[in-house]
Amino acid sequence: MSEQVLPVLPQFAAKAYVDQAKYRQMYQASIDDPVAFWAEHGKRVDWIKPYTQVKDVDFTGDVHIRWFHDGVLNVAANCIDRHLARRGDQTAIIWEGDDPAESKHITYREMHAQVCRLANALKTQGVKKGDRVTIYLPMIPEAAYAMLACARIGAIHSVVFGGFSPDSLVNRIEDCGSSIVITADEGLRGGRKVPLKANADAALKKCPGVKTVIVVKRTGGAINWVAGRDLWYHEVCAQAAADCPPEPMNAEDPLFILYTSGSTGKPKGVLHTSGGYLVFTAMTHQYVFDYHDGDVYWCTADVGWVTGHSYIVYGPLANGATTLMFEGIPNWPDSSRFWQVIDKHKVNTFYTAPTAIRALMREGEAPVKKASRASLRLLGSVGEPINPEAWLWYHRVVGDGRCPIVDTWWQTETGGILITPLPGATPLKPGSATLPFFGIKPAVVDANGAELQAPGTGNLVLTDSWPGQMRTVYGDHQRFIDTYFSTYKGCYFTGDGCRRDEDGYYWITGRVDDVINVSGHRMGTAEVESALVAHPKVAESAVVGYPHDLKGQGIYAYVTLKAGIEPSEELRKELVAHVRKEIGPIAAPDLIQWAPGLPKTRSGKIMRRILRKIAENEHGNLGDTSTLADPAVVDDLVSNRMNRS
Ligand code: 6R9
Repeated sequence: MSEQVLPVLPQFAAKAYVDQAKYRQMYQASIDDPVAFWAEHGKRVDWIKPYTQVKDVDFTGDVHIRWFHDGVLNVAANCIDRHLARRGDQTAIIWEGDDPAESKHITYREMHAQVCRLANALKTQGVKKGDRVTIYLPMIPEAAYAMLACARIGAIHSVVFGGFSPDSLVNRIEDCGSSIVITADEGLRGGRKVPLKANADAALKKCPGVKTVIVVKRTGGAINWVAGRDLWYHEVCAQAAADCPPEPMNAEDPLFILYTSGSTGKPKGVLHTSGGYLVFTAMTHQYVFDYHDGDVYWCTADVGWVTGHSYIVYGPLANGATTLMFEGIPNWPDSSRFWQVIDKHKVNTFYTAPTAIRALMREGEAPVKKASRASLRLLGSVGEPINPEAWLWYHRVVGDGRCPIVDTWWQTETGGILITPLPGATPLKPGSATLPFFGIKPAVVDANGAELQAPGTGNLVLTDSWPGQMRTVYGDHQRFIDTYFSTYKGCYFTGDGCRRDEDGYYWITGRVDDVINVSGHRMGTAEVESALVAHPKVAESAVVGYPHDLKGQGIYAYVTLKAGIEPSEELRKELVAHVRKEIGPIAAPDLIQWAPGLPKTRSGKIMRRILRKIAENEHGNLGDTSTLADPAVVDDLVSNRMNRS
């Protein structure tokens, strides 16, 4: 672990909103009197009816979380309309296509017309306040328009990542009961086509409740068309009026549902509401990225993940920023692409994931040096722990040693960034997410729930609420309570382990539950297991994570075949293809080990701790194995282990 400390750059601090003294003062104020603090900062968004109530939270019992709950606002109006007078002609979105020859600038005024037309078109299709709209789109401006059109009319969007399979789409459509889907003919990534409409068609065979599909023409490729159900996006928008009054929404009316993997069962529908979420994402975007008027800001996430929601769309647009949206991938047409895009659009702030940094680091410095990157001022990291080696490379090579790095720790559930440096205020330690944002009260607890007072390692909890926190699991409040508030009474449990050092800095060590983080994407081991056992030749399976040089964690699957089935290379490929089809390419196992048996306790519980050790190639240190029903099983697994690195 690196203990190097990089001081705040004086020239950065001079221009920043927050320096070290101000951070301390504002943080203390936010903890001493959260109601006064948020009463003030809630004013950063425009309210149709101002709130008089600020915070109403109980982390015990039935758990309820409300912020600004008698206020009325509209999120889309905050992201668009309120900027029109001053920045109607300013670029809201810079869109950079997969093909380097394709890009466009969309002004706030143009975005207003686009969003209004789609909002009216949705209304014509019968979409009303509170209805759920599923969005299954590639990284094109229409994805942002669709989210904002929903927000404008009070519909709840559920964006499904374009890399998910038809079956994953079915689960998400059914869970929230949406009757309308917005998709595209095809997506385009790295020169390859992604058959979104065909996937949607396959999914919708199992979703009789979906009556309308709106299709964006992205590539013009041939697609199947269901008359009476399918409509072209450009046609419905052309027929709709370019003005649509924003619906007044209560602060606690839902804004969106976003599905994320947990340690058990199917993905959970994380529900975020309107007022608190917008205040929190706007405020974190401004302070963490030290966003100033005129800056060009680029977050490379996909809008299918929470990072895309909060830091491509809502936070930046609420601040009247210029946000770059990139359709492509880091290594197409070559591995200089990110840096070329930075030069082309004069990007000042660049926010990406450690997995991308590690992959580009492998290509060496030459592709980076092909671009000047002279516009860069600040770098960011999100999605998984960043190893100090990658951090230092990012800082030295990409940022030429002159750009601070904000390593931002947060989750789908938290809505926005919770633990992070502020670039003008926080001395950096490579590999540490550093200190809490305003209003955030982290604590490190031991296995018994006792809070560590001194430096040490344990599980990360949050002892109080913040406005961007999720409010419930859609349709299953009990699951919300059980998942987040029952492990440590009165606290929100993050599922992450961490160390806090002598300076109070947080070092996130990764998930402590059965969630693995593959290239910054969350995957429940249970989901991969159920996909594997759905294969006719598989009897049983257990899935764990293991350290992977590029992906952070890889997926290691132990598979027990049904009696009479012989293992083969061919079957291995078949199982990988099967999981890709069932869930999506991001869930494909990296390693499959044939397991004649799995290590179980006498009561039949799989001992995952042992499986993790074997997958990590740490089999010399298996811990207590005395409760194993059949110790011979472990010997076999160790001698046939797949990871010997
Ligand atoms: C925003 C996002 C959340 C999980 C989280 C943690 C890991 C995210 C991190 C990080 C270390 C960081 N994580 N950022 N770990 N340092 N800067 O990624 O949301 O997809 O819900 O994942 O990702 O394990 O619990 P989500």
